[in-house]
Amino acid sequence: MLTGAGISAESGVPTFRDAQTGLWARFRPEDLATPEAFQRDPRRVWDWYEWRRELVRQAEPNAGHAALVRLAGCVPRLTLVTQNVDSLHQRAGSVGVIEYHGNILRDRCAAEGLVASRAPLSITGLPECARCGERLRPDVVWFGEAIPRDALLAADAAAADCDVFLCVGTAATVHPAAGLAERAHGAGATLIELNVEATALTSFVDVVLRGRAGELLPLVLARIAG
Ligand code: BV8
Repeated sequence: MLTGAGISAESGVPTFRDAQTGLWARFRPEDLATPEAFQRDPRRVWDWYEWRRELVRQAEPNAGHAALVRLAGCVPRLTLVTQNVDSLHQRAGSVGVIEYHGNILRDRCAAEGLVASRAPLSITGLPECARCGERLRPDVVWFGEAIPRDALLAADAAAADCDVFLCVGTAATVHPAAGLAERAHGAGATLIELNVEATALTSFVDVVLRGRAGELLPLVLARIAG
């Protein structure tokens, strides 16, 4: 299964398209979540991520996240691939979560390419690597960057070998994540989409569950688990 920003919306984390509120209304995510934007104006990119990080830190998993934890106990195998970078699936209790786009709460050394902690003091005023002193960046996948290889291969293998592929709260506009549904469909899986509105996938899914994840997923579990 694949989740997107919509499953975290009821936890108070703005969806990626809605993240542009207030201070950030004048920016498009695609203009901030890129290596070029970070190269051009690292402080603006860091300000945007610190603002989102604070929203994520204050958020709690919702009934939709909790329902997916229960779902894992009701089926022979469940692979949860998330485009979200907020750790809410893990905080709800999901295990083996494939973080397709990384995690906003981790820093990565821009020089070493490894997860890093921050040097206590920074010469530039921006976060620096405690190991090598080079600039840190959020440990997320930006537009134009490759999906981490392990995540890419594990998600593709799961999509190619499943009976049911459930898409929850994603507009299915970001690739290659959105392609996972097509991959599953091509392999003969039954496609189910849960979303408050139609998406790029709706025309070829087998089942549409129209509504909010925090409301519908517990109902689905009640039907499955009794
Ligand atoms: C790459 C981390 C190549 C950062 C993110 C075709 C093939 C391959 C690539 C491309 C392609 N076409 C275009 C591309 C390039 C690009 C792309 O997809 N662009 C888009 C804009 C067209 N893709 C890339 O650049 C990817 N990399 O292709 O690399 C490569 C290969 C080798 C070597 C070098 C390079 C990387 C993409 C990753 C970008 N990073 N996140 C960060 O978060 O800051 S993506 C970001 O967008 C988030 O992860 C977020 O999840 C995602 C947006 O998607 P959604 O999750 O769907 O969120 P959205 O807000 O759009 O929609 C929310 C949905 O929820 C809505 O449908 C709404 O109705 C619904 N909803 C709302 N409330 C609820 C709800 N549903 C249920 N219940 C509710 N309560």
